[in-house]
Amino acid sequence: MIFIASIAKNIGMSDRPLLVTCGLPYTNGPCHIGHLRTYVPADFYVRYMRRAGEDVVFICGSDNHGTPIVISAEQEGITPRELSERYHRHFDETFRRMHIRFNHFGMTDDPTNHARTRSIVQRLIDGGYVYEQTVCQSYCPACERFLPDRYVEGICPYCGAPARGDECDQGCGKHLEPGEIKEPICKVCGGKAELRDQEHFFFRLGEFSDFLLDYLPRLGGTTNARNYALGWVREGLHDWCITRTLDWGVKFPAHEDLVVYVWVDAPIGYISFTEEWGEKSGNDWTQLWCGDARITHFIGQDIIYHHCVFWPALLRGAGYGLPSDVVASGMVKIDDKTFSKTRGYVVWTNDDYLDQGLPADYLRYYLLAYTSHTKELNFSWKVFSERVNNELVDTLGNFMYRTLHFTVRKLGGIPDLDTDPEIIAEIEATLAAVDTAMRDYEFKNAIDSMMALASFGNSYIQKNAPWKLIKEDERAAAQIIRNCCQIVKALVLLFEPVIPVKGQEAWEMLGYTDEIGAHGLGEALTGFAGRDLPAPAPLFEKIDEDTLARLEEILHMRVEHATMKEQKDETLLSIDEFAAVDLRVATIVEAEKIEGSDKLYKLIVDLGEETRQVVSGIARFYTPEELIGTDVILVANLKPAKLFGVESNGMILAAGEDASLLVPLRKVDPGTRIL
Ligand code: B3M
Ligand code: ZN
Repeated sequence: MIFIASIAKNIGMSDRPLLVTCGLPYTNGPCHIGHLRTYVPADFYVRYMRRAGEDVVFICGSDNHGTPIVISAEQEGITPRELSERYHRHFDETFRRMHIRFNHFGMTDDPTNHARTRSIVQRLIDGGYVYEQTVCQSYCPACERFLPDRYVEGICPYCGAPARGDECDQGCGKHLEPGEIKEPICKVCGGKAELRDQEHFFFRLGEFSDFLLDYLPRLGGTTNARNYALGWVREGLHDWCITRTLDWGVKFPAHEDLVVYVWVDAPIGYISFTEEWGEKSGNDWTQLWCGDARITHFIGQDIIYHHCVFWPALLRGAGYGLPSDVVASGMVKIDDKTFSKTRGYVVWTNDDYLDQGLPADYLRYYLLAYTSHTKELNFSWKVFSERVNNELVDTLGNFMYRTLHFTVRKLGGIPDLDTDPEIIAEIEATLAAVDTAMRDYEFKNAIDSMMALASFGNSYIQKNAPWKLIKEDERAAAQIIRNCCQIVKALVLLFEPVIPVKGQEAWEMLGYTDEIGAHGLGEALTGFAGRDLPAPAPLFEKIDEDTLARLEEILHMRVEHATMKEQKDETLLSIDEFAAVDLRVATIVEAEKIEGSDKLYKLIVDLGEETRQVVSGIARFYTPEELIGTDVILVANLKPAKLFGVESNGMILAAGEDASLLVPLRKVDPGTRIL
């Protein structure tokens, strides 16, 4: 109990209730490891905070609206609602299998969210934050329909990369407004789209700049979220078009031909699902959204803009409480390759892991312990098995088993003694370190501190060798074991939020018959349920070589299949087609950074007969001095393009992630053709 008092005093345990949410998965594809990178840490955090005595409500649900879901449903010949229900159930079940336990898991297409969204939009209209304007929208004359968001693909007007209707997903990452995309192509029929006028409604996001500049520096959570968002606000905000011409979605008030943009009703889902939870559990949801509660959003790093710019402005405009923390997880790579479902660099939660008979706890542990929450996580089955085997099995499991085995076999139960003060101090120090790390969202550090206590336990039992001591001094051996049992109890309480299934099993090995969830961290320092313990068993099993090989093989096959599919889709080039590419040796004569971009250089290159201006994305890898005078290879007959407003007449060839430039081995004249 001393500990609880000291946490409350030192670490600022709050009596304000805490609402934690997770980004809502779209209902058009199954759960993969990228999803888990957000949900597992959120679940860990929630379980920990509850164990630390906080009052936490944990809310999530599925995101059912938006064009990708309509397109997928059309392709399957079912309704978007049917598709959504199928994937909604899938996510709900998968999260349960992973022991990610929400208080409520709703659907954005359910009536509560329709009603809440319409009421919020109406408040924004009444508050003067919405205006109507004619916009040029992509329209497909062949399909005779407007092409919102993902229905259209083309070129990003900001950076020139291939983009989707609402997002430059392969280039600068900017949000695109309807009609902004260049060279639009209809996703349904592949035909050229044209621009047509249409009436739409806009949210005055620009008016919230001052509010956001004041709010964001005080926003808690991870620094990536805060800093990206502040950068965007400082660059200047554009008003947001919040309506779309679609049937599927929440109808815009008084304009039944329009629905609201999915990024309006999706975050409002956080409120609606809290409402549904309140209804179901007899709690007052307004305390969480309209009172002094803390609201913490766990999201992926790619949706910071929506959560830290658009969402707080919307809440502010509609008079709701604001998020106090946004926790953004880094992305996932697979075996050092960019995560890609189409290229097979993906790990499916059910097919590739749980259905292989592997425990949810192992994957939870690996995802949490591997790297800091905001860093990129490079997933590898080999590292996964090493971490499980060395840490969970050899360090944590080993210490617990040695202790409990000795306790039962040699002493017949937990010695009825007081734990030594230096052991209590060691546990207290761990509790404090873990608490600080958890409140800073440094999940890896928290687990490192826990594992350090297990290592301490191993060294302690090794050094004191109770198996020898017992022959000379049984009381002294019993004291050592009592101390070890105390450490085991602390470890079980600390690790349960990471590995809930094993945590409960271990709890029962300590002689408890109830749910560990009912016990607080303060009990890490107190006694036991009784002296008697059941016969202990090793808690963890190693991942053997065969299992590792099988997991690696599954991933390998995914990549193989994807590559074969891609090759089938591609036609081979004839020599004439290749010869149509005009490759030339060019000497770089000038290089300067393009203002506003940290990736792009404006280069002037010498082609012998002429000089050319070329924009090249190599600025992060070379200084201008390194480039000037270098001979490179230029694709000289590309259509001119504008990048960041600067004209580019050709492309310089480079290889690999660090843009290693292709150069001629021997000196040739600038302009020499390559064939
Ligand atoms: N449905 C999924 C994503 O972009 C999107 C999240 C909504 S959270 C309100 O990651
Ligand atoms: Zn772009």
